[in-house]
Amino acid sequence: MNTTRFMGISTTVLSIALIALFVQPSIDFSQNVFAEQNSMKTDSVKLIERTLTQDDVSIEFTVPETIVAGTLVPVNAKVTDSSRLANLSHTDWAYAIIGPNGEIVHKTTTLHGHFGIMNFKDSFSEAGTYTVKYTVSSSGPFMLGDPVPELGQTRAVVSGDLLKFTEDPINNFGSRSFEFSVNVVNQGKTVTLAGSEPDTEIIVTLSTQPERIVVGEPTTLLIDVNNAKTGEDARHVDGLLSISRGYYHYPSTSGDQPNAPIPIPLNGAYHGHRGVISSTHTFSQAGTYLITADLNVVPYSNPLFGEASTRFVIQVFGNEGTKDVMQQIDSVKENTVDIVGLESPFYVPNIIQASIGETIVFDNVDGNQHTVTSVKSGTTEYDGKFDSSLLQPGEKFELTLNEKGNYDYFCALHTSMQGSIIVS
Ligand SMILES: [Cu+2]
Repeated sequence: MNTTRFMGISTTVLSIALIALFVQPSIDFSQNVFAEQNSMKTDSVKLIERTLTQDDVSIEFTVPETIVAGTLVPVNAKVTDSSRLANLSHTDWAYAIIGPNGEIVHKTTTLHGHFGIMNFKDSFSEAGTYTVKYTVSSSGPFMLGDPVPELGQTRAVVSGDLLKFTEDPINNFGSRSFEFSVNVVNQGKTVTLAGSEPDTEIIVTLSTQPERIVVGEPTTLLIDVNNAKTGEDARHVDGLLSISRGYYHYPSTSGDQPNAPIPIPLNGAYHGHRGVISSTHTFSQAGTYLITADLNVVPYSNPLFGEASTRFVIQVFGNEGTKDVMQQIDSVKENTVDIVGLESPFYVPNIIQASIGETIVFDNVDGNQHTVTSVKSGTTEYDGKFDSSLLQPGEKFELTLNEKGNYDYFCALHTSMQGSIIVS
């Protein structure tokens, strides 16, 4: 048995890490973080809040009441000590989004949260029921076998002053997981719009052929415009379709203006004699796209609704189908364990087999520090057999074991992270 590094190094690294934890930049905290959170609830998007509690540790989970597939939405959470009604500062956390078919569609790296705030933005690609799973872990009195100063430990912020941590009780609760389910809907593809002419109203419907849009396959977008009052086609509509993805903007390559840097109305715009405007595109990248339809009529149109604009969100899927993230991780290199962080299975593969004298590489693919530290079987007690000391993101640890047997190990920072090695 030998290890590539020793405990001595870890103490130094740990001290630096802990100093970094509570040396706050000299910024003005008078703009209360909690006030900012509350103000979000006055946004036009209606939010729903749900709370789950386990042994006085609570997560308040907030998402928009209606989540449209493919749109970026706030996914906010706050971890609190429910017995004190206080935010828990200095917690490590991670979350995973599990899709309607049970596959992991997104997993965060391990993150560190101050004041209990764990705010994120995410998008859910398809309609269905998703599960958002949080794992929260406290920083206890010991880390890597060394005592942790009180200021570095997880604490309930009861003092009301974000900088007076010394008055706040430490709160070592270990690790907790919480699951929330979220319903995601497809955007309605029909909207009713008022025209710019008085007392006019049109119904605009987007449909696509095929319905599920896939990278590399030609897709026809159809915009159907009807008079909302009579249900008849709005005849002779000029339409300008713009497709944008992320921050990039692609004008429609319409008519005689194929290279126009910006869309030019009327000349070269699509014209729908019977109120239907179609345009065929091949999308080269998966993702969420915004279709903007600027509609206007020429003087002999019927009805004369003037002008109206609307936007639709469409989702373009990759052509390999939906991949299972964990399967992808499973299929990696031999003799290598990926350290994936706070979310189960923590170390992938979680149980690895090796021969005597064979080297196993632990690769920290997470964004946070972790360790590979041997423990007495079934405990979180260091048994002195091996210890990686702190592994920075991207850092590797090589381990060679020269005796048959089962070896259990854990992460000395996040004790719920555990794995095993079987040497035969
Ligand atoms: Cu860890």
